[in-house]
Amino acid sequence: MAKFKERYTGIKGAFRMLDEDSDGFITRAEFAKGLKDLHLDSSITGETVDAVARLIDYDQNDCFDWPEFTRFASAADILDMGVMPPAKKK
Ligand SMILES: [Ca+2]
Ligand SMILES: [Ca+2]
Repeated sequence: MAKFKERYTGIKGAFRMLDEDSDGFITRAEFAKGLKDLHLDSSITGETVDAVARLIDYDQNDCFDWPEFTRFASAADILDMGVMPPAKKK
């Protein structure tokens, strides 16, 4: 359980970091900016960001909510995500 909690805390931390205005949703713009802040933008193209965003954004509404984000963060293999439903909202 400790390991799960550690991982969960890490995911929550990442979500908070990316959700700049703390409204509980990570918009595409916030996501792109977060990647830029991590200096990942030079190694991945805008196209890749879009592809990843589409994978995370299960309902395609251009922002990621917490269930969508945990689904992404807890996927063992990113290729599994196409068939993996997002976590239920509490
Ligand atoms: Ca936000
Ligand atoms: Ca969404």
